[in-house]
Amino acid sequence: MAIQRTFSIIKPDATKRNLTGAIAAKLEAAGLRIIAQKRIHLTKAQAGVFYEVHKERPFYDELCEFMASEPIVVQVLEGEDAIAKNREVMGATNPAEAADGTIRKEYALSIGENSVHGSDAEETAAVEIAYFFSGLELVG
Ligand code: RTP
Ligand code: MG
Repeated sequence: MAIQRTFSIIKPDATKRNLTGAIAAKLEAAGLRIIAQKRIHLTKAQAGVFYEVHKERPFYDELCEFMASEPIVVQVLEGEDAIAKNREVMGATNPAEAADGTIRKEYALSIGENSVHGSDAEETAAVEIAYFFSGLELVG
């Protein structure tokens, strides 16, 4: 498997509880390099664009409110098989189903307030990285 880049968010429930460093440490321990990182506060409209794929889902409005409720930390992660590796260390969407040792098992509060986002495929990773970062901000 080649070196990949993926897009990651440390979500409002986690930044609010001062877990940015703890989560970044777990990503690094899994072999992912943080090649870009910044703290931002999305508007609800910006969160809505990011999660547009879910706009017909019943939780969409609540999800956008949540993502705009507090600052987030956006990251680009690089490494061997980075997309799958990141999804693995994140754990299942619902923390009740997440495996031991995963970020969501340890830190997520609920299926909605689940501490992290990670891209699910190469195409979505490319689109998501470009939404938040310019090429000059990616320092591999
Ligand atoms: P993400 O996109 O944030 O990395 O999470 P995911 O792939 O594991 O889950 P996805 O199905 O893409 O859902 C996106 C986010 O929407 C919220 N959600 N809430 N209340 C609910 O039933 C529900 N289901 C999903 C979560 O914040 C989830 O991460
Ligand atoms: Mg997803």
